[in-house]
Amino acid sequence: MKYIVMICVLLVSVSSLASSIIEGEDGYRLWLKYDPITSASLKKKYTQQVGRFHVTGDTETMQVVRDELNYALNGMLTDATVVSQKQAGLLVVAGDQASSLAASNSLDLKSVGDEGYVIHQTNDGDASQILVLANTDVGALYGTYRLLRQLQTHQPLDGLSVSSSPDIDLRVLNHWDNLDRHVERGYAGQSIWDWHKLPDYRYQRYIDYARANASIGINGTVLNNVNADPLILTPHYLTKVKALADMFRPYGIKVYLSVKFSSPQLIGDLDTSDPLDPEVRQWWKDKVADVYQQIPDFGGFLVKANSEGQPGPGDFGRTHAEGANMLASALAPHGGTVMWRAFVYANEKNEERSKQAYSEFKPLDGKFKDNVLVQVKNGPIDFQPREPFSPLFGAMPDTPLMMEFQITMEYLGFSTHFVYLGSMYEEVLQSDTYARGEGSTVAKVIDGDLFNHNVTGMAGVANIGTDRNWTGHIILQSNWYVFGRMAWDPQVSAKTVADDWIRMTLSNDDKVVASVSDMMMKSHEVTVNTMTPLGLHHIMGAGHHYGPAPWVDSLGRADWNSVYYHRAAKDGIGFDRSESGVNAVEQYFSPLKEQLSDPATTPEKYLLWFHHLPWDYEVKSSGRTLWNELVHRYYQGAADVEEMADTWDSLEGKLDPLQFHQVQMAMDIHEKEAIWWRNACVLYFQQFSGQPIPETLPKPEKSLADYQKMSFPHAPGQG
Ligand code: GCV
Repeated sequence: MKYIVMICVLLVSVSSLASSIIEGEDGYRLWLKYDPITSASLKKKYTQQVGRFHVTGDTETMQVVRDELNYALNGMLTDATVVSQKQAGLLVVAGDQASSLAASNSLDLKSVGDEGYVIHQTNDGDASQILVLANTDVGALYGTYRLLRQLQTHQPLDGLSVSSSPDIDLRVLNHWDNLDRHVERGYAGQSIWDWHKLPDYRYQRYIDYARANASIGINGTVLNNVNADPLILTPHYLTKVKALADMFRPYGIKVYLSVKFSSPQLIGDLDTSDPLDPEVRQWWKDKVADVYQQIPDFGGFLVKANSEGQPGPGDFGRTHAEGANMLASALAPHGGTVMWRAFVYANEKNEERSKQAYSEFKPLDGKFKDNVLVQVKNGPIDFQPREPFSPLFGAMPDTPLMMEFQITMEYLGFSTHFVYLGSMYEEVLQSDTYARGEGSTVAKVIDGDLFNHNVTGMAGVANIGTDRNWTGHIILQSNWYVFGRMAWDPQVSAKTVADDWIRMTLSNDDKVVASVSDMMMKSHEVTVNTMTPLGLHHIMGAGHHYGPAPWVDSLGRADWNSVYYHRAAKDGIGFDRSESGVNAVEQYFSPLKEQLSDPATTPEKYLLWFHHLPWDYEVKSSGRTLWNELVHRYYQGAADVEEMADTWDSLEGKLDPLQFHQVQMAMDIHEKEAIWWRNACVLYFQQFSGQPIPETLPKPEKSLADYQKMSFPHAPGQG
C-alpha cells in the first residue's frame, strides 16, 4: 500500500513538473509561422520549384519582399537562396519589367490595377519558372504573400495561375486606442503604440504588425480612438505618427487619424469650430498641410461626430455633410479621405435608436464631397452578437458607404470566447438589401458595384493589443485574418478563409483542420444562442458590457437600458419594430420590409428584434412555444459550448502544446460563462413568462438575486 502511494506521489510530481513549463507556439507569429514542412517529398518539391528565387528592384518594398521570402522559404524549406533572375525558380517582378514578362507570357496584368498581382507558372519544362508579377511594388508584396500561402497550406504549385485584385479600395483597421495606451473595448492588453517612446523607440512588433496586415491586404490603419484626443494633432504627437507612417509605408499601409471635431477650439485657440466659419476652415487647411508635410501619403481623417457626447457640426447648427465637407476640402488637395461615421443616436431625438442613423443620414445622400465615405456599422444599433444589416446599406445610392465591422469582442465575450466572426461577416455581406431588386447584396453596395462608386472601403475595429499573442486568444487572431481577406474579396467564403487560417496557424493535418473548422463555423451561432437568441440584443452588463444583465433599467437614457431592448413583460417579449410598433421595418426595401413586418416570415434569428410576441407564440421551425424555445436555445447554446470544449480536448497531442493549452483555458471560461448567461437570462425572463424550466434540464445553481448582485467594476476595455 505504501509502495503504491509512493508511486502515485512520484507520478503526480513528475507530471506536474512536466506541465510547469509548456514549450511551444505562444501565438506571436500569428499566421506567418513558416515552420519547416514536415513531409520530405513536399519539401523537396517546393525546394526545387521555389528554393532559388529572385526579386527585382531595390525599393524599400521590394527589399521587404526579398526579406519575407528569405525568411519564409528558409523556414519552410531547406537552403532557399537568392540567385540571378535567369537561374530563379521563383521570380518576383513589378512595374515595366513585369508588364513585358506578362506580355511575353500572354498574361493580362493591366486589369489587376495598382494593388493586384498575377502568379503564373511558365511552361518551359526544366526551365519552368513561377512568376509573381504586379504593376506596383505593393502588388508584388501582396502576390508574394499569396504565393507563400500556397506553401503554408501545402497546396500544389504546379500549373499555378492566380490573378487577383482587391474589390475594395480602403481596407482599414480602426484602433480604438487612447494616447495613454488604454484600448477602449480592448481585451488583449494595452495599445501596441507606445506613444511615450515614439518616435525614437521602434519595436519589432510594429514591423510584424505591418507584415501581418500586408499579408492579408490591409492597406490602412487609423491609429487612435474615434473618441479622439485632440492632442493627436499637436506637433508633439505628429512626429510620433510620422515615425509609424514611415515604418508602415514599405508595406503599403497608410496611416489615418481620428480627429475631434472641436480641435480648433481645443488646441487652436479659436472661439468656435463651426465648419462654415472661415477661420475654422483655414485652421483645418493649415493643420492638414502640416500633416502632409511630414507624412506625404497620409490617408485622412476618421470622425465620430455628434454621437455619445462627441462634438460635431450639429453643435453649430450644421449638418453632418457640412462638417464632413469642410474636412474634405482641406484634405482634397493632398489626396486625403474623410471617413465620417454614421453611428449617431442623439439624446434630444425622440426616435427609436435603431432608426436614427438612417433618419439623419438618408436625407444627406448626394450632399457629400467626392473624398468622403460614410462609415456605417454593420447593424442598425451597435455591434450586437447578431443584428440585421443596417438599412442605410442600399438607401444612399449617391454616397459611397463604408462597412464598419467590429473585430474586437465587446459584445461577444471579450477575449475568452471561441467565436469566429467570418460567418457573421459573411451573413451581413450576403444579405440582400433589394435596393435595385433581388441580388442587391450589402457586399455589392460596399464594393461600389451596385451604384457605381469609385471609392470604396471597409473598416474593422481592431482586436489587437500588447498580449504576446496579439488578440488575447489564439482563435481570435482568425477574426483579424478574415477581416483582411473579406475586405480584399467580400465574396470569399468564411469557410475557405477559416481553413486557410487553421492550416497557417494551427495545423495542416486534414483531420485537425476539419474539426477546428467545424468548431469555428458554428461558433458564432452557438455563442449567439448562449447570449442573445432569437434576435434579443443589448442585454449585457451596463458600461463594460461584460456578462448578462437583462435587468438593467436605471441608466440615464432609456436606450442604454436592457429593458428598453427586450421589453419582457407578462404579455410576451421582444421589440415591436413592425408597422404596429416603431415601424423600423419601413427603412428596408420591399419585399424585405413586408417579410420583416410579419413574424411568420421574419427569419427566426431576428424574431424578437422585430416583434413583441406572446410567450405561447408557436415558433415555426420547432413547434415549441416562444418560452420553451428561448429556454431551449439558452440550454442548447451552453451544451454546444461544452461540446466544442470536448472537441478541443480531443485535439490534445495533435496541436502545438502551448497553443492547445491557451485555447483550452479560454474554452473553460467560455463554458462557465455560457452557463452563467443561460442561468441568469432564463431566471430573469421566467419572472415574466411565469412558466417552468422543463424538469429534464439542470436547475440554475444560484438565484436570480445572486446573479444580479455580481459586479465587475474593473472589467477590461471600458469606455
Ligand atoms: C468608441 C459603442 C461602444 C463605445 C464606442 C462606440 C462607437 O457604444 O461601447 O465604446 O466608442 O460604440 O462605436 O463609437
